[in-house]
Amino acid sequence: FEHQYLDLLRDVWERGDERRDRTGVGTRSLFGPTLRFDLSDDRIPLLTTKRVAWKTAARELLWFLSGETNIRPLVAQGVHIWTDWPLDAYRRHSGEVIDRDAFEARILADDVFAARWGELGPVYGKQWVDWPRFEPAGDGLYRRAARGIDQIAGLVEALRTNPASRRLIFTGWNVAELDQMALPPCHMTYQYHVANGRLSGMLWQRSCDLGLGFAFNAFSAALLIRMLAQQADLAPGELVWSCGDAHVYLNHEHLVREQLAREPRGAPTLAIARRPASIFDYAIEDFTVAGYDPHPHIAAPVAV
Ligand code: THF
Repeated sequence: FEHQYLDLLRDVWERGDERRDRTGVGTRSLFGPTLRFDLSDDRIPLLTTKRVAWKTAARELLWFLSGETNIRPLVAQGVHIWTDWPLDAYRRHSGEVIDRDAFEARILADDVFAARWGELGPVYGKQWVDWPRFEPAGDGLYRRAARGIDQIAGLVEALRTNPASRRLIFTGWNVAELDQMALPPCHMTYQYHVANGRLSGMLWQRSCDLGLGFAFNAFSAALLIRMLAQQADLAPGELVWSCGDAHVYLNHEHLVREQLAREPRGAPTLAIARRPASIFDYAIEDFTVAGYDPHPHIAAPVAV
């Protein structure tokens, strides 16, 4: 799997179409790659050619499942990967010169500030577990229902009762609300497939930052398959990762060169310590990774 990733990284760097992107940083990009990873024997897709903060990715996944769209609970756990977008919005609005640490300290200390400036809009968490739904209000009128649609609960129920279904899908791509989101979903649509008691999952990602996001997105999609499989009494099958625009940022050249010069090592595994009552009851302490002996971390800037 890691060789598939490294081949893609090389391909995009050497043959990708160079363009100016939304962020102004510039990327090289190829369209439509697919990678596959076998999840049997507790194996988990965790890159070894650089150290990946897998607990951060797991905390982000649990945050999505909680329905949260404010960065505050992430910041409270020392997770900084979503701070740059609210920080950028705040800087542009206030004109204040404020660094990330000071901004995060204010998010933690001030409820009103956090509610106003920590919010990302109706991103992943909201759409996954509370997709807005409308109900008739008489006279041909409709009102927004108090509770939206919980796509995740529906998926677990369907995996248990109708595993042969071709509709085992959830998505964050709520077209009507894209303009309210700090960032439209990158890992947007997840589909599942049950065969021979094994649960496989496909992630369709419209856009992937191969240098930074990929490691998080692939690990997270695999972890979610493991959790769903446990909840539906299935064994893990395969992760199929498919991407639209797969790109490398031009300021990640050092990361590409360094990672391609390294040899993958080992086969990390993931264990889940207990079987929580529902898909919403997992905690970070439930996950342990073994056999992870990666090459050192490679820092790279995130394009906002
Ligand atoms: N925007 C861009 N440009 N790249 C992305 O990967 C990305 N995401 C999410 C939304 N927009 C994106 C945010 N997820 C890191 C990791 C994931 C992110 C954003 C940033 C990051 O900086 N990782 C560093 C440090 C990790 C740490 O804090 O420990 C790393 O080296 O991995 C993709 O979903």
